[in-house]
Amino acid sequence: MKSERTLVMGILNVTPDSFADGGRHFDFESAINRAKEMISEGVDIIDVGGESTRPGAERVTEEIERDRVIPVITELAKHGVKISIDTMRADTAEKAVQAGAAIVNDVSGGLSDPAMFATVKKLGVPYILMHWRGESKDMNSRAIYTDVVNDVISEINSQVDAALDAGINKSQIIIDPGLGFAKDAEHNREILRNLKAFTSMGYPVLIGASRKRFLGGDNPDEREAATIELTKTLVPQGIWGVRVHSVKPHVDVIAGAK
Ligand code: PMM
Repeated sequence: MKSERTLVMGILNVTPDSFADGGRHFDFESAINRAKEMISEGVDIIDVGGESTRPGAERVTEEIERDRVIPVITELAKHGVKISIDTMRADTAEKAVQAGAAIVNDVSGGLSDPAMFATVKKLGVPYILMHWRGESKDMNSRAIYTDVVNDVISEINSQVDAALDAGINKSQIIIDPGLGFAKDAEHNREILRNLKAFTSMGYPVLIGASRKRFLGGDNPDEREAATIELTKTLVPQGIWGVRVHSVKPHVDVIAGAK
């Protein structure tokens, strides 16, 4: 999925407990209202998720996940906006694409569900393959690296190879270093200082830093300014997309950088 400029992926967590916006858009009505707001602000992609991945989060059942996301995707598809489904489950991904989603965003990079790669091959849609080392409930204990940049790149490469072996097309793949997933603040900063190593891998790169703890401040809302400052530095580095909570400031930064 090529693009001339950095794309803005707006986060729509239809969950009661995501760390930055938990509960705010949990019911159908408010999810749709928030999505409409994002569309009016110029969002490129709306990322719909029904399972929180904040540190410490427990899994929800597939049924709960689907009941949260499918009605929202079905409704949003009528508005013609591009939708990604944020899920680690192949079945949810498939049902979401049938309901109108155009991109699969898998934070587990194919590691959680053995059926994911075959499903993405069948669906033929773009696939966001994020670096992941295991479920959120205990991921912080896996934040151990010899060299975080090289280790993350080699782990992404091995999942990319597995995806290609499963028949996914190179042009479908978007990679994401997975900031905050089994990474401490310094790991995240080290990755952000070395983005060239990721952008030179030959795949579009998505960055999800929005309001994450390493940006500082106790309240996620206070991290908004730091998120916008970060986007300013990402745009000239040829980052394919930023996954963010607030849309308008990022649309403005990107337009200004053209
Ligand atoms: N972060 C979260 C959820 N999904 N997907 C991708 N591709 N990259 C990310 O960094 C990412 C993600 C967790 O953040 P949230 O709770 O604010 O959605």
